[in-house]
Amino acid sequence: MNAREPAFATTSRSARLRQMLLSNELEFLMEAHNGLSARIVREAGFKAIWGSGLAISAQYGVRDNNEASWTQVVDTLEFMADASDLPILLDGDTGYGNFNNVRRLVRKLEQRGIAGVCIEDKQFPKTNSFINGEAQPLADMDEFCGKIKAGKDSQSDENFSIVARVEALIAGWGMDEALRRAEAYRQAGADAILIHSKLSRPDEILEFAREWAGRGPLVIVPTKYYSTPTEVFREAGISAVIWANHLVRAATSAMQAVAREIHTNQTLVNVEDSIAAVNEIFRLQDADEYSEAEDRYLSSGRAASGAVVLAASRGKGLEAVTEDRPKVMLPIAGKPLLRWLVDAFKKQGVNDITVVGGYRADAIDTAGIKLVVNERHAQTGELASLACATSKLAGDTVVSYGDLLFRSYILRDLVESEADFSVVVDSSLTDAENASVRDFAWCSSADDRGLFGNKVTLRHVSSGAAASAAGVSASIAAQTPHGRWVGLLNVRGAGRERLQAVLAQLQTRPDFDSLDMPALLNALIEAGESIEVQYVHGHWRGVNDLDDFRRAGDFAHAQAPFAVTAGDTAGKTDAASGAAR
Ligand code: SPV
Ligand code: MG
Repeated sequence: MNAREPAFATTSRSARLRQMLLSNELEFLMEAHNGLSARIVREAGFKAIWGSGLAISAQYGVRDNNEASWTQVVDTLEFMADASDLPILLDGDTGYGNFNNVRRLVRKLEQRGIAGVCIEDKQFPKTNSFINGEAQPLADMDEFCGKIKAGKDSQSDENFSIVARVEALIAGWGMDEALRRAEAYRQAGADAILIHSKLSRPDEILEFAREWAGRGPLVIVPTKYYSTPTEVFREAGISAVIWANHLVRAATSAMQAVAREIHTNQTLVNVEDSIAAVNEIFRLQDADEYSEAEDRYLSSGRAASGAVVLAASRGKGLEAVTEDRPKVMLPIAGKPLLRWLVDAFKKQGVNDITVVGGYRADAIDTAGIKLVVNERHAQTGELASLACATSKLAGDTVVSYGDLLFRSYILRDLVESEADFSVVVDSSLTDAENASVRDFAWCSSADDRGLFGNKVTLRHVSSGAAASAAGVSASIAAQTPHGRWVGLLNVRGAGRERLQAVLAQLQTRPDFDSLDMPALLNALIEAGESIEVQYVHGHWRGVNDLDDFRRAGDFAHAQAPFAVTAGDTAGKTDAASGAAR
């Protein structure tokens, strides 16, 4: 059973269609022509779908003359059956050939969960009954009975229904012939008779129903006699009414109007409010179910990874070049700093990137990212910006400063870490002679480059927020730091919710607006979390002042394929300056 099917649909689709045909109530089938319309029919409350030959061929842009092959029709039905748990009665035209084609059709329809098929007593290839119907040749009655028998004999589900459609009234052969054929088809095993008419009044249908006198279920298609009150059909003992083509027609007029409007005025502004929202399309496609499944099946996979990039600041010391844009939009070697970062994330499969903007957020290039704005950026710090993105955190997440450039292995190693929390610390920068400089890191042990891969955890990071030093023991602060945190934090699995909880706790503090990322790392450590340290030795750059900005170009150039510059020689430290962010 399809994952989308509601729990109440315990009776098979074929049994439900059969019950509808046999019930004493007047039942209704609504046309659908693809997965989307099948979904819409179900949501409107209908109990069954008419897989209209006219509508399916029309949505392919071909004629109702068997121009679409029968396998194309069956493939379309598969999408419809997947999108809706309703029984589908296929308009199977003439059965696409002789008795043998009907046998194969029935078996294939059963395999795809289709509840029944209606076949009409015309000749293959057929033409729609409303196009010069009188000129259309009817099938030989006995041959058609053979098709019905062949179909019934080949079904393996006893509830699969075969509806025999009588075209005698359409072709002008008269009431007696219509009744004679209907009776022959009933005796051949048809589960219901569809009696079709092209008149604008229901008279011949009602006369047929009177003469038929309840010998078996009767189905009608009131496309032409649409003004007849439905109560008239009920009183005539009709079993089921097919609303045969109204969704493809509705879609056609809506598409024509919208296409005309957009073409004429060369803008979307006049149509947006009168068409389905993109989110409504996502809902009909069941996009939420996909996200849930991703959480279930991809939770440890790279594809579920995201990043939050803190990019709200103008950049102290960079005022001269950030009049009209935030720091992250400064061009470095031909592309904005943020683009270097986004490209680096995407390269590692970190695709769901949320950027928290603030100062001149309007100038941020949003291609490939989600932008959220910290409206209070002028009065708040990094954690207030991070808090703007907490609702976007899903799956594994890298939290990153927006002004970073780094060699790709740094991010690769970080996202491959199994730890719930991990950070990158540059052990080449230990010179914290300036007490105001932040982001220096004290760890459980120094970077012993000879013991590459040793497990090291973070003990403290120097913060610009005075209050956050409260919990640090004097003994740690008195020691030389082990390096500098580069501004990358990876959060995995259950770590995400624990980070959200610690952040929520910090939000209750009166000084929350002044807190920075080190304050969060320290709070995590104080809450007992273990934060794994990955040491690097250079190979990254932060952009904190004009000097950094100038040098960043050299660093970035060296990251481009086959670039050879003086700035990226092995052994040379491409590290950030020690300036405050
Ligand atoms: C269809 O919907 O394709 C039908 C019904 O066969 S009608 O077009 O009215 O003949
Ligand atoms: Mg048809």
